[in-house]
Amino acid sequence: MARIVFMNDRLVPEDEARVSVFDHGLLYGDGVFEGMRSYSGRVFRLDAHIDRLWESAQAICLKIPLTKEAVAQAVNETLAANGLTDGYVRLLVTRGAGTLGLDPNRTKNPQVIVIADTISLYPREHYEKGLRIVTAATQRTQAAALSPRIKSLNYLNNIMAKLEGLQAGCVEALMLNHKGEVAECTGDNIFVVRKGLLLTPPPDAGILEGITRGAVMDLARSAGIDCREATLTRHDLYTAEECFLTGTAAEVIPVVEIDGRSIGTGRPGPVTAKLLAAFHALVRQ
Ligand code: PXG
Repeated sequence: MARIVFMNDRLVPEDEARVSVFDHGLLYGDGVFEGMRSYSGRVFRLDAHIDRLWESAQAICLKIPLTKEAVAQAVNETLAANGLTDGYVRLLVTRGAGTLGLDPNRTKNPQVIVIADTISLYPREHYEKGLRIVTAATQRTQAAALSPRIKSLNYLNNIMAKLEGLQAGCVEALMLNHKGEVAECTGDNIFVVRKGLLLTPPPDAGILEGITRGAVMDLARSAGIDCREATLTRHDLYTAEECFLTGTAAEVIPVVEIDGRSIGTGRPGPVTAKLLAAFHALVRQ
């Protein structure tokens, strides 16, 4: 069935939703995006996603030509127009069409696009048995080169690491920062349970501050689990009791093997199970 897409100021059928070949989003990956989910007709943490989009745009000197309220409304209207109550939303803002040169000042009309679709979930087995992941040789970009806190349309850093994971037969791959510390996975944040503490790398380790990550940290604290941001090495992961990933698409997904090392019992652990259940309850409440 043809989808309905929001473009700038209106809803159009998908084959009328087109961008210019001169759009710097296409030519240079110059733009920003968000990926979010709706559950029972409500977008999970819509305001947080919109705030993060605005922060990414601010960081690249991109002025979004709509208000936050108008963008939130566009997201909800796009879901409704596609008859989706439980779906995935891709919200993006491109720099707009310009000249064949890098200069963003020579572009016009940033494109605000909202695409809504059904979500393709990881198979149930991944949640029951846990994922195997490997460390990618591709490092997360240093903040001084390109901050991982910007969710930009240029995702090649993550895609290079994802390719390495796929070549190793894994759906996710671990990325380290330039200091060799654990940063995150290609599209998910990482947590470990170590000596009874729940640990996740801090923003300055070179991560995108995930909305799911934030929600899981809050849930852990409410459940009396001591959750902290901490610099982690691969050794901390290999010797952890439990490990899991968080992300909009994955929600909370257990990891049971990293670089051939079995983590904890080699099966999804109790803290992971508790947080996954708490997350399900939160999004469906
Ligand atoms: N790190 C990176 C690099 C991401 O891209 C996350 C962590 C998790 O953040 P959230 O806010 O989702 O908890 C992301 C999010 C996709 C897709 O289509 C990717 C993300 C989100 C939604 C969809 O692959 N990445």
